[in-house]
Amino acid sequence: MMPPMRVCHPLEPLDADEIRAASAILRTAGHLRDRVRVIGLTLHEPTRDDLRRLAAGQALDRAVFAVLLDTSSGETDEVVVSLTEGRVASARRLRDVQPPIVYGELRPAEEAAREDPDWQAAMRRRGITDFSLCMLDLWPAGNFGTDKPGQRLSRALTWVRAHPGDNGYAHPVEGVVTVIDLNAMTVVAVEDYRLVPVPMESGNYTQDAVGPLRADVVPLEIHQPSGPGFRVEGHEVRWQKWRFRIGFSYREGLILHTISYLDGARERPVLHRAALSDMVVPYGDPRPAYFHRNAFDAGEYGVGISANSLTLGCDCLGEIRYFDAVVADVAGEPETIANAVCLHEEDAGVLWKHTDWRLGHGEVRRARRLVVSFIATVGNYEYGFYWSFHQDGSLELTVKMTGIISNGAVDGATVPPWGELVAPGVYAPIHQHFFNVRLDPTIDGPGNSVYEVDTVADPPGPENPHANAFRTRPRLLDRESVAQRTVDARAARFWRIANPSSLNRLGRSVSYRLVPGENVLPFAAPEASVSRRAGFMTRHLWVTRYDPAERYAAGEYPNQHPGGAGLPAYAAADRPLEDTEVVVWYTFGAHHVVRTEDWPVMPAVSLGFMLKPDGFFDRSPALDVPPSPHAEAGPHCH
Ligand SMILES: [Cu+2]
Repeated sequence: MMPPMRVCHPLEPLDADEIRAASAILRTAGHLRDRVRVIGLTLHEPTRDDLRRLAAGQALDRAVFAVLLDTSSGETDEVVVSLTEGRVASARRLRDVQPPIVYGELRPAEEAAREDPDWQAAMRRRGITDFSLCMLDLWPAGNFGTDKPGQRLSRALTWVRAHPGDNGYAHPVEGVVTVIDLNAMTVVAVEDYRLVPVPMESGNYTQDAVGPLRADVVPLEIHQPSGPGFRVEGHEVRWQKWRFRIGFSYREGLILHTISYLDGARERPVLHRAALSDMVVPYGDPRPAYFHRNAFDAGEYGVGISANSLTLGCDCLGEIRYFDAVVADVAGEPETIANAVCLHEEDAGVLWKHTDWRLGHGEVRRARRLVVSFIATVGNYEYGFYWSFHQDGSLELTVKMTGIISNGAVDGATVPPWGELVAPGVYAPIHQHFFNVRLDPTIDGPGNSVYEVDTVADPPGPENPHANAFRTRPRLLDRESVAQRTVDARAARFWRIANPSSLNRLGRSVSYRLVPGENVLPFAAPEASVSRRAGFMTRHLWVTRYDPAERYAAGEYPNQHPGGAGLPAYAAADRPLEDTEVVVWYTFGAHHVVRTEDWPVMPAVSLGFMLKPDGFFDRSPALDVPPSPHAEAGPHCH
């Protein structure tokens, strides 16, 4: 008898059995063979059309999207495996791409370099003889037109620990770039540009290393005596009026699917999908060993595969529900990242308040938010991604940056103009972090339009005798060539994603407002390699027509890509955008002029953006939040 088919929603992430089954099918079909490395196995996600078919009662195929690298030919296979039918559904071979560098390549490449005589000679020149203490970080090679096409390369940088267990990032080995062929796992070249003593001051930050800890931190405990306020079924989450699904991929990390809000008896769609689509960190030092530092941490490495296993009471506090993430290793075996995603509620301060001083009566409500998060470690840096669901219908993404800043060594007191000194001999170049988030809006349904809303001052004149007048000026972004916008503080600019066929009680189209947070534009010149390769960072807002094949801001394979892929290529079609299925891509950047206080481990810096209902509800949706139970008894809450 056949075992009963597991009944699961088509958006549930792949589990370990499904990864094993996909690998077995790939092996039988001859795709997964000797010298073929699995780069990633992810859910072949149902499209918007597929989900409509599902809603109409049709069953969907369960499928896996496989990216395989043949290390002997350097070719990449994209294979769709149908788990439902137990066969390969489609396959195509790509000759000119480099898929992301994966976890399983890190150690073999590091070992290859450690055993290379040229690399060893470069270390000896700096007085380093115990190579076991060296750490080689596989920085992506970039594309500067100098590499042999088709070679899968990394430009690795070296740091050295003073002893096992030491923070090696405090001791940068300056001026050495080790070029490694990641298919052959051999060193192609060891470039040695400048001899600078290795800074040896300790940068350790463990509790025993930092000396006396402050003694006045008292216990603070978060209790929810009747348990958490959310309900979880599989990967579907319901919390108060919000409902959504949690997904995960090795590349994007956390994915949110089918976000909706229960408004009275109406379940109203807000987003079909939301996830980080890519990111890039361009550095500002033009010298060899620095200019190639342009990591695309999602597209070149994967922030999902770099996710931490989170720890209760440390990463998250309170009544936590964790989700494991299952990814594939280079052999196609499942690897479980335990507790990769954290779900919990937080107190969020005052939600709303008003005191009528004449009546001597005040009403106040405390806010609660539901936070879904994960933290990725990519080399020296940590990125935490926190999606918050608010009681006023708002959605928020906060990115927290922490970890250890990328650095190098300088000799004497002369500090290069492209960075700052953070410790004796330790230099940290200026850089920026750009994140791009792909949002697939479904504001009350699929037909959406995006407006840019500027605020403008009226000219003084007979209609404006006191010269105080200002008003908003909305403008429809009706084509892809127009929908490439930047933040403008002078115009107090924001964007509205509206549904023209759904009107609120005042007759206006319902919408969500994209409210930018801190942002910046790139300083790399347009002719820089990184500007071509990360075209997405040159605009803060891009709107494109929905196409399930257009997934990532820097294109499907940014690793070693010469440029032009992703958003600039997608938008080149100049498709019309009004009242249709659109995708909103928001880029936000952090500008990092390094501080001494960022050393040796950087206190977290936050940035992000909000999606706020704008005429979506007929009035504040937060009125029905009950007063806090402590309120009645407290002497200060009337
Ligand atoms: Cu930074």
